[in-house]
Amino acid sequence: MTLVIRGGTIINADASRRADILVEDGTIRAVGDDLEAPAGAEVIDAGGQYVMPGGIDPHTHMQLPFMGTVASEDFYTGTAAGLAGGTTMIIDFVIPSPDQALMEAYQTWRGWAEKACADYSFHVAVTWWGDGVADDMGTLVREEGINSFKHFMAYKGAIMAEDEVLYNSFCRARELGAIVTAHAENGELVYQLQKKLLAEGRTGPDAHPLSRPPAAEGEAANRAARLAEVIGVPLYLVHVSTEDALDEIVRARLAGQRVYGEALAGHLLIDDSVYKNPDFDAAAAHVMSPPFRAKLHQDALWKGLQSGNLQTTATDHCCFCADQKAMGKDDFTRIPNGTAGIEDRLAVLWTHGVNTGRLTKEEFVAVTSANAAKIFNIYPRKGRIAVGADADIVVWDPAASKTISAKTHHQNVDYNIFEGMQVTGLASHTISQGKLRYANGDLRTHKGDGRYIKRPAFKS
Ligand code: URQ
Ligand code: ZN
Ligand code: ZN
Repeated sequence: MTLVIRGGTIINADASRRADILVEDGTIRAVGDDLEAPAGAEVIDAGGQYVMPGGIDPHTHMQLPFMGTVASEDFYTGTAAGLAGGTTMIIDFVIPSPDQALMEAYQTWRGWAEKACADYSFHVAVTWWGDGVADDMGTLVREEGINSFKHFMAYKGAIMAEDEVLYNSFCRARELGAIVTAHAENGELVYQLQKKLLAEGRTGPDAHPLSRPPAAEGEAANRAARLAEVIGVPLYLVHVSTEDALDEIVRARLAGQRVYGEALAGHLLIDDSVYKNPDFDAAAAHVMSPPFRAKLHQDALWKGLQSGNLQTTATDHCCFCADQKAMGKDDFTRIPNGTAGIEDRLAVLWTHGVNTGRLTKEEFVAVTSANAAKIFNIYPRKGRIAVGADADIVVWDPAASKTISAKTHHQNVDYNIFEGMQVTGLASHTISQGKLRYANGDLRTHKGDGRYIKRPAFKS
């Protein structure tokens, strides 16, 4: 398959230029002025548009079994929705049950992901410690191309990793040249606050944020950073939602520690007033952890991106439909945690980031694609428009606009946290592995087209 993308302005994280792109057999073969289109090549007119590396979403949970149900988006529908919004790769999560062999869980997730229609990779969660975990981590790094291990410091009684697990896993990751990532909330504190609120008769979704105050995130962010500092392993904090956690990242980075932070599109744009909605479905649809926060935290997160103290954006795409959220009708701690976003991340960040002047176009590419590729060691194969890179490309129409709605989105969920938001700046074409997969509203995906992308360990 040969493609020529003509007349666009290429935006990379470090520079931009007007140039054409020649794509052959899934790879960018040439970047230059007035490129010849080989016979039979498909030509995409990108005049007046930007040509950027396809989005990389480093945080998704397709078809995750969680809290007694399974996320409604699977690897096919989720990667298809991503392509419709300009995202061409996801990094999802293998989450072993406590005492489950990591390799066994990894094989299960690999099987589920075979239906993906865009490229994917995995972080592997270390949810327990004991015989075989260290060996499996070694096998995953050396043979399976896993270079990041996740730790849930929340979700006591389920997948929460206590400090002993964190210590052992962080040490093993350092030995292997891997990076550790963490969901930083103090799970014990959350558990105790949940019990207290229920005892007080606070059973509705409005109690959810009260059980997860910013201090619970700030404490865990500090603890993860301090453990990583003493052990000497790089750390990536997922879904940083508060100024408290951001302050911990800034402190560590100023001390020269290798700590990265991720902001979710939702946490940048949605505040905690959503939990005050008297309609259970509307409030429960926004129950995720960490919760949506007061506006001051959104302002801090934007400044984190602008200052380079937060490096990536993601969605934590983990959807549950209204009938699933209703499992927590009488007890907010039973509402499956998670919201969607993979289709809308780029458009909402362009609208509220670039169009407002908060981010340059180059910074937009950095935080939606290039930085994740660098941090997880697949740059410049991914995250860059350059000769030799994978042809994962989004042609971006800065003048196109739409109103986001669950009625029209491709995501397999009956709610959209950005419902009604007017966005300006949309993907007009998405190319994945050198093939045109989305063109002006027409999605041309095929189950199984996605490839598992290995990510090498970092040279120790
Ligand atoms: O914590 C996560 O990242 C997973 C379980 C998705 N759910 C959520 O509420 N963030
Ligand atoms: Zn999480
Ligand atoms: Zn998550």
